[in-house]
Amino acid sequence: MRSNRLRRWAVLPIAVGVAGILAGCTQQQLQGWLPGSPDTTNQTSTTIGLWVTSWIVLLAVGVVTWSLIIWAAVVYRRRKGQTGLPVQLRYNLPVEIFYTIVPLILVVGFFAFTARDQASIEADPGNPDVKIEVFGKRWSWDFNYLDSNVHTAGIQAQDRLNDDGSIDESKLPVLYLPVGEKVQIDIESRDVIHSFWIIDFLYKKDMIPGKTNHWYFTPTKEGTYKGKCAELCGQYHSLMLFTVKVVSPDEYAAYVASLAASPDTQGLLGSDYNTLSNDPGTGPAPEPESASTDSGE
Ligand SMILES: [Cu+2]
Repeated sequence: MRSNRLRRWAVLPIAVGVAGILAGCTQQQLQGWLPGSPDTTNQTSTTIGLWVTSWIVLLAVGVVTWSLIIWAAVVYRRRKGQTGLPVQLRYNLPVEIFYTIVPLILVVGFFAFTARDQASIEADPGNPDVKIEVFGKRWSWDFNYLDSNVHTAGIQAQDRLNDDGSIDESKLPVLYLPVGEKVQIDIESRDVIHSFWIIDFLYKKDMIPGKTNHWYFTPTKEGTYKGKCAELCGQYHSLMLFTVKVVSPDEYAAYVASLAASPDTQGLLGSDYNTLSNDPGTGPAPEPESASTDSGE
């Protein structure tokens, strides 16, 4: 009875405190300093929610733990005239059950919420409006716009070209996406493992030679975003950069039409441009020209 009344009175200051803290927060703080914003794609709010909720729970655990440590250190500190070890306690069953069950609940909880959000982000909604194939290659990107049978072939970022030593961003490969339309991206590699990462979209996925990965999403905010390779892939990994432009469907159509009008960008750059000849599914490696080559390894 008494504890019920106590709980009721405890709720009010906590609610007021949380509301006050949230009211004073910037958007950047509210999303736990993640880049982008909740409305960048149809998936970013899910990712931000998982991130922020996890931090709130973990900080609460941290505050309780740190408080208990400090409390114990202060209350049970060695006082004047005390000698020897303090009374040693062990086998406190309630405490041991508590510190076994609570972390277990936390781990199961984090797992369940992560699995739920991951399943919703990875789900294939079907019937994409736009299908794009991305090839990672050392050290750039090829984009195939599959519905329109056009492509762009990227070149590695040109660094130290500007006077201040920075990268010339105007030369980066650009991926166009129409806002508000369902996009399917097929993710592939021409050589080694890369990772396709659009930073503000809060998503990245490995590009594995011989395997096609997928990403299904809807970009929901027009703008220019930065993309990069997120898997160390060799000497110029850090120059494996690209730009994403999320534009209106009309602008997107105009862009794709401009690619179709140029002989340089017509057709697709398929897996026949891969630099590995022994990918799974591509058949045996070509026979050596000379019959006298060593058979040894
Ligand atoms: Cu790479």
